Amino acid sequence: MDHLDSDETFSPTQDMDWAGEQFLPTSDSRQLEKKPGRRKKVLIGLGLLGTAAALALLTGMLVWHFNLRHDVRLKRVYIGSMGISNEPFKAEHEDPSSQQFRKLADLVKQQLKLIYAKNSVLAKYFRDSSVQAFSEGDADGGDGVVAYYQSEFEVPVPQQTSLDEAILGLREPTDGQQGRQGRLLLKPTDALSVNSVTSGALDPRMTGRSIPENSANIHVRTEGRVQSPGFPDTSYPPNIYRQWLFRADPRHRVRLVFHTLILEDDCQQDFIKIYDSLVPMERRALTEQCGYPHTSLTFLSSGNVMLLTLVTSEEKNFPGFRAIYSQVPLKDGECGGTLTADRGSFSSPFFPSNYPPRTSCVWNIEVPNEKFLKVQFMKFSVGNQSKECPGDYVEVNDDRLCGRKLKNTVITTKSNKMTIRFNSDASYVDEGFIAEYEAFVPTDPCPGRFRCRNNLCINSTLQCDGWNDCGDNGDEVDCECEQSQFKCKNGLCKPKLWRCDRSDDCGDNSDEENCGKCADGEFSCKNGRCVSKMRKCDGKDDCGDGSDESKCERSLLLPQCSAFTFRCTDKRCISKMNPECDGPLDCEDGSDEADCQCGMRPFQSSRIVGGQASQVGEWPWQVSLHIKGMGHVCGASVLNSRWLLTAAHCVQDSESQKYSRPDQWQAFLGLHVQGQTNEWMVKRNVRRIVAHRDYNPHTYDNDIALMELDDAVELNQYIWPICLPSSTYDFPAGQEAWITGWGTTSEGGVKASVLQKAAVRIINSTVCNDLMTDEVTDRMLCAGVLKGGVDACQGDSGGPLSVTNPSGRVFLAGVVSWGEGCAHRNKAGIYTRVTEFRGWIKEQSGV
Ligand code: 4AZ
Repeated sequence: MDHLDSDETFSPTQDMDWAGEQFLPTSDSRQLEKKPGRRKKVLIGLGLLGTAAALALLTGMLVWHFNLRHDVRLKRVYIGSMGISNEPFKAEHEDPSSQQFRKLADLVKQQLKLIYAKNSVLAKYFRDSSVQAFSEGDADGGDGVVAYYQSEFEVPVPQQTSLDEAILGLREPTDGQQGRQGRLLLKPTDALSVNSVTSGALDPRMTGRSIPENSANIHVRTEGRVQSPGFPDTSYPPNIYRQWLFRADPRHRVRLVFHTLILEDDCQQDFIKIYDSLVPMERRALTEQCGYPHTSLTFLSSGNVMLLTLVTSEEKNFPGFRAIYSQVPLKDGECGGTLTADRGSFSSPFFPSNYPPRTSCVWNIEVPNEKFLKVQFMKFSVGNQSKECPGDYVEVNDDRLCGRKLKNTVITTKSNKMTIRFNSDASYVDEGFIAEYEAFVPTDPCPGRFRCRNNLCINSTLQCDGWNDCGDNGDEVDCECEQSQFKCKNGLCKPKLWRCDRSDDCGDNSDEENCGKCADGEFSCKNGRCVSKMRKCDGKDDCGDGSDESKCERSLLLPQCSAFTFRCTDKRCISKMNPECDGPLDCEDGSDEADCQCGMRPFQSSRIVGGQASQVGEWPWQVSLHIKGMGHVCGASVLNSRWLLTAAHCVQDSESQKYSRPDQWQAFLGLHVQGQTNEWMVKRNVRRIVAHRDYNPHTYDNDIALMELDDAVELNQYIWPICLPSSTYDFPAGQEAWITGWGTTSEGGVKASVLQKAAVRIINSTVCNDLMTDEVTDRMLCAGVLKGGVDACQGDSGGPLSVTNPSGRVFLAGVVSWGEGCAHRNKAGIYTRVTEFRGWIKEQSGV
């Protein structure tokens, strides 16, 4: 979509002339102070009147100055491209200092002057043009040149609109593919044969900046990479405007894939912008990105050029970007087609990459006469939500769809034919869509399956199972609850196991009400006693075990410590829940905020089943432990520059492999993709392994081990320690936690190459023991997604289960230990409970 089409930028060419302005004299304030009463009021009144008059005069003059003074001229800058068919492209045309560049640039400037001369408005206000770049023509046949230019006009304020209209009138007739082939704007006697001209506004944030001197000209014939200045060793510099100009072969697209993109969150300050052109023309902008985007970061051009720009403001500490460029041949019939099978799928071109601009596809689905058709969009991100969908859209039987709210939408037709069209306009691309279609017999739309109210068909066993599988809860209403289920107040049935796990499974929180044994208004102490809730966190031990004086919001210094309270270094205890590294100083000796460099992603703007790829540097404490000659075997977490924490079961000898020997291991820190080295990755040998001496290989009790590296690593934004929780740190059930690793992405499947991440929730230990047949000891912590589908798996062992505290610091709650298979419904992942081993870690490693 052309966001900025109408707001071309401008800046006054004349300084505003204030010399003639008269400022009214103000009243004497000292006099006012001395003479109170009526006279004072009169003087105040006069003063106010004077100020009002001055303001009115000033406003009037400003209005006159800007609107009525016809001699005030504004500078307006337009940028554009011109297709030239009668000039061959030469390598020298890429070098602005070459003679060939200057020669052709002069011709283009003359040509522009001629074009402007044909329009009275343009002719009158035109000042000058400059040529910024040339690229090889991309029209069929592949010859010719495209020139990228900038033209300046000086226009009286009232004529601005007519100038904008005249510039827009230079466009190709439809601004689409049709306009690309030969429309001769000029007489045959003109020097150049021009087949297209496109002009538009410059991004206002770039107008104030001069054209970058050190633009990079890149040939995309072979794959290569580009990165922000200083990457990855230092943050990008402040106040820069950089450009990378990509040129592919004729009849090819440029593809740019960002592997890392971490900029400041505020796009007004720092951003990258990508254009489907070699000049930053708003009408050809494909995307603008800042912060730490989580959408697809693969972009494709419509033709054989692309421009990447980076704009930064003040000094800050963000790593920047690295991207890989390549070229993709333009193919006829790249998308669309005829589909005749009873079911199938189709997607926007290059899905899940962003679709290219200026693309149209048509799919015709035709199934046997007696059948109807339905289409379900599994993913849908196409343009901005609007009623008319004027830019990018999908059309299903003439109904236009756009926006990002259509995921899982099902569209049915009472016919055996369906036509789906996809269209992207010249600017702002998106991730696109993927859809599945199915033919059905009208009398039985969901054979053998349950039909949701929204026409989705789901497996009948999913009906009344406590999970909202239809998406509109249609499969979970009007259900008879089974014995193993309880009825929520809103009528839904949920597994009894989910009661009192601190997560609102019903949707009305009724599964979390009346959870203690104590009466309403009472607090259940850890020792089973009930005390009035009023007595909780009052500084007095009313339970007798101190449990009513822990997990408090306030930080009271307690007369005595208990097993549930945080102990400061001076051995005094405080009542606040999880006070360590949370910001405020709670201990009198400040020890709760000492050693708090851990758990931060230093550039903050701040195997896994069912997970997703993480971003580079997102989990800087994650380590990959390799057995030499065997590759990745286990995960681990960085505790400091020398020590790692992993699982004891990773370092137990097997018949064929001496896993307990340090010389068998290699630790990879700062790794993102297995087998792919990068500058910030560090490989270390292991000096010492300390497995917990009470590790039980049958029960996995005490599944924890330390590894000492043979040489300290330098900590940086890719290698950083995670915070260790004190022994009294509380990770409540229901809290979100993250698992990360390169383990298998399905049970018995293959290991991931890109570091995966997945969100799970801490599960109450009693609930967990019910699920896991009483195999969970006090030294274990359960986490997972009981619906199934998300879990740690083989190869994730030893890696972190991490939890972010309210101030944004990441703590190590658990070490991936075991489970019954991976990601089974109503099963949990079991982790070593790190709080139980805080003392042991300190004793063994000093950390
Ligand atoms: C493993 O074999 C493993 N689902 C780790 C975690 C889990 C299962 C297996 C938990 O390393």
